[in-house]
Amino acid sequence: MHSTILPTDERFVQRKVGLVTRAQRRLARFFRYQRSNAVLARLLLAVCAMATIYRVFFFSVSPINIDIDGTGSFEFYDYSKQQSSGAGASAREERILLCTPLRNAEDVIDLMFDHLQNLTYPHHLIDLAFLVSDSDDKTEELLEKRAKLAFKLPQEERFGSVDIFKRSSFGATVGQGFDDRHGVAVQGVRRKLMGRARNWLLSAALKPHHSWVYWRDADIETSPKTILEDLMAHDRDVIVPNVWRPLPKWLGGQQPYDLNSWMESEAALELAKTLDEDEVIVEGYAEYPTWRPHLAYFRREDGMGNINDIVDLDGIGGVSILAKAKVFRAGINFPGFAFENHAETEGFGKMARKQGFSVAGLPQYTIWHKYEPSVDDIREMKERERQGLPID
Ligand SMILES: Nc1nc2c(ncn2[C@@H]2O[C@H](COP(=O)(O)OP(=O)(O)OP(=O)(O)O)[C@@H](O)[C@H]2O)c(=O)[nH]1
Ligand SMILES: [Mg+2]
Repeated sequence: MHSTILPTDERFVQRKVGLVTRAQRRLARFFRYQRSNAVLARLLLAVCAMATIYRVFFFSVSPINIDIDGTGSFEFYDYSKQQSSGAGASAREERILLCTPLRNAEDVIDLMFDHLQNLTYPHHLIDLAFLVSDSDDKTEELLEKRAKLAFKLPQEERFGSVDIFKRSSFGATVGQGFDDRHGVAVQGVRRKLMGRARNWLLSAALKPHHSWVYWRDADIETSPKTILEDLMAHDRDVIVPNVWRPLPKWLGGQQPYDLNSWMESEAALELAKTLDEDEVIVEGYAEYPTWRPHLAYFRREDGMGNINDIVDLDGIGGVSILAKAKVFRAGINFPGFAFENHAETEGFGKMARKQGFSVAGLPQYTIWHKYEPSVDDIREMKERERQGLPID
């Protein structure tokens, strides 16, 4: 069911057919006048059917609105009634677009879908949108399987809709292994590519009835099932939780993970003045001494902090972002180029702030990114095994 954004005049409600084109309607009319020529009519019918099949399988991305009566296409959306309003959003039927970009993510598809299935926000108000890019594993196949299964669940567990988009060639030249992704040299390129991928997904999936957009990476190990309501309750334009990762005991048990959520510093502003305008500052690397306060380090390690603590941020990470849809409608996006020496989600945070939106983070409210051992960790584990030391 749509929320407050609805076509206002039933007279103009369009039939979603997807298969009928103006040319096909003309052909149908033609048949009526050519009944006597049965062979020609059958031939044309066959051509018409083949064209339709070709279009469905090779071109059709989604159903399209067709005006059957020739009265013209008209839909009216009244945004004065739309809300993204913090607590009580589900009672007001506020609808969320949940976006997840995916690349070579076969190992986490089931984990990701289980988490989504556990969300407590009413599922019929959540529309899922996935973008699969540049994958040479079973990401697409497994995703489609889980999406189809999701529609066989009891009505109250079904999502409003599930859209899977496949589009490669964002020019990904960076590998998706843990060490490939984390070298400083690839960060700027990778972040710009991811920015373009996120913008593409958003522009394909955002509909007039969405009040909120929730960005969620696939590789999350644990996350509260009430996360949507919890983030909404703070009523900020853009908000992120803290992101840590679990570690094996011999590596310390846990670690701050996402360093992309931060507050701006004088040192970083001075550093930016010395950089080429296309260069992207990346946090957590000695090459970029920004001295910025990171959301990740505000967390109490014993997990006993107040989960409602909130701080203003400038840059944000992309693992889990809740934003009011109006932020995107105002033209804020994930820069696929350097914006003030930042790209993707950090550029998004900076841009949103610049346009007067509130951007915040929750230092004590934590979700856990999946632990993937680096090449060094694997080497160390082998050495520990050789010495008979525990590796968990
Ligand atoms: N569509 C698309 N998705 C991608 C691409 N690269 C990564 N992803 C997905 O985007 C999300 C975030 O990517 P990650 O590689 O985990 O990046 P991250 O969590 O920000 O950073 P690290 O985990 O620290 O590398 C995951 O769901 C990935 O599967 C890409 O080129 N295209
Ligand atoms: Mg990740």
